[in-house]
Amino acid sequence: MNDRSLPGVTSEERIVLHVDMDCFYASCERRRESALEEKPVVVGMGYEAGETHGAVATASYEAREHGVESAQAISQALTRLPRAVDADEQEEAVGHYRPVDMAYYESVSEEVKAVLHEVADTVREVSIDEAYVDVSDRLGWEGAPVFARNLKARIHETAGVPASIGVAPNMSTAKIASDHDKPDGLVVVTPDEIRSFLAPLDTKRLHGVGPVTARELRSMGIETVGELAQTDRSRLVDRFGARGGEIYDYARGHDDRDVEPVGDPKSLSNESAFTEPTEDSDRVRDRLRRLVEQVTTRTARRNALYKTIGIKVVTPPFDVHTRSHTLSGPVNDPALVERIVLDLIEEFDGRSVRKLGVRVSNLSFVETDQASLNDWERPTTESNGTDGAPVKPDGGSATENECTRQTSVFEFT
Ligand code: TTP
Repeated sequence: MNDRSLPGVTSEERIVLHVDMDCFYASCERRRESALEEKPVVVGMGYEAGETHGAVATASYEAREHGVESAQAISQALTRLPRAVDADEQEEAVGHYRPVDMAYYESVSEEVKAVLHEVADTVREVSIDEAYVDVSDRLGWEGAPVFARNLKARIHETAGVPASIGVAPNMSTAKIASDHDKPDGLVVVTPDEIRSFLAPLDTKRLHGVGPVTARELRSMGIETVGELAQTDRSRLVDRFGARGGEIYDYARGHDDRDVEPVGDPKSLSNESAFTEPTEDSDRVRDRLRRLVEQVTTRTARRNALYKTIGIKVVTPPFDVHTRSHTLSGPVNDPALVERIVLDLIEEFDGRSVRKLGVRVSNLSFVETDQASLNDWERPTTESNGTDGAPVKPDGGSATENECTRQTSVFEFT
């Protein structure tokens, strides 16, 4: 839910993160080939012997220092940065060229996006390496820097690639902030700082201002975002039409666009960890009831029906177990979710529990009749977890387009 729907809360109070992976394809190559760490890496096509055509997809920041950049002809890149023969080559002025492997980059991207869906409800995936996250409903500005720092660390630990994050009261400023201190950047722009942050920047940095518009603005005597913000709005609308009004608003730090998730989530879940692992089955059940309430509140808010109800139980050290039950048709029935969840947990009675999760999946968002529930019996347990397999702390099993609310990932103090 967007906070702006609450009475008295304005868009200025939103907290939007823009997460942008650093030299993404090159970082993916480094993830699977650690010898490439800190070396100039170029990902592209056409550098093999006998080939002449092709372009650079991306270059690591070390390669960029040699003048190699995205979309450059590969022949030019090779002139600026000759190709290394092997990854161990020590020479600094040689580049490590790798072909584009989209399937691999997409799999890494899924891991990154899963982390985002774990920590926030509202995630808009923009491209393979970029997403907006709205966290207004779960923290205030005091908590934002710690949240963003933890998120960066968690992406790195889980997906093995570095991200830059910008935090701001709206999407356009958050995007500028994520780009402001790349690579490995973290820039937080609070509502009070937004105008002073934007003012000195080149107008090209604004969403909607490309090289042509920037040139036209220059011809009007406008070089910086601050100067744009001081211009007459009507002058900009006369010159650029509706887009003129938009860039004027962005320059003044106004952007009312909502962080709209693309597509509906495939599942909704909430998780919660105990401070210390517990064997107390009453505590476990209480916690599960609370999670059921949280999840079913969210499904009701989104008008979602679900067919599959599941639990996640993390036992020490960090073993993840999942159990689920699938109904014959989609329902919206919190009491039934609680019944199923309490039934599924029985198997873990007497065991030490570190963390719990409740998930509903197989979601549908259209109005349908609820299935008859009379035939529902004790769940035939279906396990899709990794019983016994150690996972990293908080290692989740979030999948693409899944919405997990993690109540325990970050401490906000
Ligand atoms: P970008 O997000 O534009 O940038 P980047 O990942 O190269 O690095 P940074 O944000 O740190 O500057 O692009 C995302 C990926 O898209 C990039 O890793 C490779 C691919 N890409 C191309 O294939 N061709 C291009 O011309 C560009 C710009 C990117």
